[in-house]
Amino acid sequence: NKTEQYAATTLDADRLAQSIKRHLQQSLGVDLEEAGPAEYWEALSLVVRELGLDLIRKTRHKERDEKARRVYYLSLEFLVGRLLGNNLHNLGIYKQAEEAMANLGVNLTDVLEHETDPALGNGGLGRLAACFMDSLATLDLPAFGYGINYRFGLFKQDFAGGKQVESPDGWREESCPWGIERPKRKQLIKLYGRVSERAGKAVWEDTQEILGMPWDVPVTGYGTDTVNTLRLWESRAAEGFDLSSFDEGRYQESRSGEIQAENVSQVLYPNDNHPAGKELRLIQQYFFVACSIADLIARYKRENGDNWDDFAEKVAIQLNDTHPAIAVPELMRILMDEEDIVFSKALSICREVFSYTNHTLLPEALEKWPQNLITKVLPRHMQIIHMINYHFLHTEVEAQWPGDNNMKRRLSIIEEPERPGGQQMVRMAYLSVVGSHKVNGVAALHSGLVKTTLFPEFNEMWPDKLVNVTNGVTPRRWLDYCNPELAKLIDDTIGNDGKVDWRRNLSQLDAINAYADDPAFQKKFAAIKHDNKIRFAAVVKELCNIDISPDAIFDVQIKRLHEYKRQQLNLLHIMALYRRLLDNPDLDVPQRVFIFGAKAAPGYKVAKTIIHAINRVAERVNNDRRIKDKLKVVFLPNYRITLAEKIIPAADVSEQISTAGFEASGTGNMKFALNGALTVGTLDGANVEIAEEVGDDNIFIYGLTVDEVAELRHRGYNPKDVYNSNAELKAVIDWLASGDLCPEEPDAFRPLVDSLLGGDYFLTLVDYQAYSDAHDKIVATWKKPELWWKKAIINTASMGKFSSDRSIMDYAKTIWNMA
Ligand code: 26Q
Repeated sequence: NKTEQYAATTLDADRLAQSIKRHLQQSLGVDLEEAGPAEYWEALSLVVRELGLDLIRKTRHKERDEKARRVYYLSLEFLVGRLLGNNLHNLGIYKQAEEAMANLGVNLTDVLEHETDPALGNGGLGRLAACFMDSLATLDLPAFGYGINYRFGLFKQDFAGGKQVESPDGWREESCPWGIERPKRKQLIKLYGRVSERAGKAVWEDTQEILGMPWDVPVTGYGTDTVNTLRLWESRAAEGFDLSSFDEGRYQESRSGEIQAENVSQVLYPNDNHPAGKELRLIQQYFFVACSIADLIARYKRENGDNWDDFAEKVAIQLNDTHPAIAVPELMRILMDEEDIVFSKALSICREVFSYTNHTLLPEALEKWPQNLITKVLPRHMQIIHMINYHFLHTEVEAQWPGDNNMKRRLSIIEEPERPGGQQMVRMAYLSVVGSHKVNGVAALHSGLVKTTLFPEFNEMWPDKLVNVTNGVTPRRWLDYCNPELAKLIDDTIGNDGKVDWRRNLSQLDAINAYADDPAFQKKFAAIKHDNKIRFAAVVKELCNIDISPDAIFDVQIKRLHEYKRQQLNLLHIMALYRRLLDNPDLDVPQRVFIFGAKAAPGYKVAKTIIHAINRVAERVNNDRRIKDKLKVVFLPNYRITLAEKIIPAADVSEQISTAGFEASGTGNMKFALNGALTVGTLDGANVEIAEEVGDDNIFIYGLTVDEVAELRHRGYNPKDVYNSNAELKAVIDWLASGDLCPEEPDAFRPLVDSLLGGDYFLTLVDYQAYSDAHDKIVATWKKPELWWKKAIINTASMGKFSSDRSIMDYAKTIWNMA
């Protein structure tokens, strides 16, 4: 019963202060007098860790007694963000901690700012995994997250002359009190070597070994004693590694050409929606998968004994994209080679256990690995992939399309080279589909396209396999924690007593719809937004030294930099607005601030060019007295979760402007609407469902639809035609190309201009005019405050569907068979 007090809430400020002092002195060896916010941060984190570990233990015992089915979420990324404030919130002791700190003479908010933000993910996919962990614990579902404890998270970003400069994110160099090592649960895994046959059995030998050390992070739920585990693996050299050569003094040389075990968990690959194809990345994938599968099997055996009959009943494994797809042949290997289970039985166990989430339709983002590379690194797994493929093609595809060799070639897990001399590639998505019982897309539109364009044949073979689970976000971090004033207004308006509990039942926000027209409520809602904007303006001043007015429209685009997300469209429009103001400085328009935050993959040339161009335009616009502060452009460096928490509550307009059909879902869009920003967006990803929930009047939809995109491509499209027929658009592109914005390097923006005029694959120019018109509507609406705030309130009130609690319940019911 969730309305009961849970354990942590009985902690009062005095007892908390005692624990903080104890940790300061006894764990950190710091005197009270020398302690500053950083020391207090560490001490309070240790207090919370202690609480978390105690509750983890209790959660584990409860689950063991109940012999529950567990879900294991396998992901190369968990973009958790700062943990202390969120954990205090979830445990229900935020107020008490505030009081305890005040009694010690420190301000909790200052203390929280001392936490380094763990950046163990690239963007949406990693943040989704973090929201899901929060919801799993909140819903009391038995769950583990498995991933990698990278020594270096996503690179830090700086700007030099407007260009992105990367530096390593050695986040653990600051102390990191969250994780706790569990040497008892370490794993030894194999790589390379070869496969021999002995007594009719495959033996994988002459391998290299690396050790996986688990590092457990407690994941608290909101308003519950359930605390789950995020288990992150760190690679180490196996003890006794190559001792013979060590004795002979050949230690160094014997290791040359071999993998350095420690390298495996060193660094997160910074590619978002574009695979890297590097051997070390494949090893990372296998390393954490092998550790995790061995770990969960050991747990199963501890709880259920050596009998495999119940395995599929007790274990559900979710593959977060294809990155952990090697888990399928790994479990097959263990079942067949170590547990003597026959192939067909092993495959049906896998299919009951695994399910796979697809996060992208971008052809270049679909993972494929050269067969030769897999054969070298994981020879036994390559054999097993061939066995799975053989069975799939010659039994299952043959039954569906008898004698159709063309279909077999199309559906094969192994892609044959197009040209002689090319290499065979392993299609990880096909392996994942064949090895799973359910495959889901992440928004209704996306899941439809997964069925019709990505995997139409699979959908025909297995009509119930492909399903939708629309993404969601945790309202604890993305409303309650990041926007406390709005949370309080909601409490004061609809109540916060056992019956109403929107933090755990976000649909109850619907009751706010009744106040959308209420002038008093509008006034409070607008005042909160204004406060958030004042606070955020101070952040901008500190980070960028730019003055922005809280009375301006704050128009925000924060997400990874990618051509399909079309930051360049936003840029072209800003350039046009600036020119309109130069033509007519007395134009009757509201002040506007365009805010960007985005990291580009270090190897992605056009993306980096777009960053450079935005920064150069910003510099020009922000320093031009003639336009009288009517337009400002801010590009915040080093965008990350911590910044998102400050930007989103301050946003008026949310830019969700991807080319239709390219953004699988988007989750930032949900966070903005939840915090009362109005969306300008295409009918793409979850925007479609957001529009359904808020109603067409309360969102600014523009641009080509998926069908129109397909039709245009079919007809043939020449960006030059649009360029030549739209004078404003032509003028800004010419300006970009002219070198005027970057005189010391006049060709700096060539890659962007070439991408636009030479093909414009993402249809930026086609959508330009509609986008500009949508912005005119935004301005017209802003000029009618009662209308604006009505729409904003309806947005907040209508976001119930987009809680990650709902997403997780969907997974639990339709995929994991758990609820
Ligand atoms: C793969 C292989 C090698 C190296 C890197 C990668 C790699 C890494 C990250 C490939 C893709 C990603 C990230 C993808 C991602 O974030 N996708 C986003 O997922 C969100 C959650 O479902 C969606 O909301 C976004 O629409 C989608 O772009």
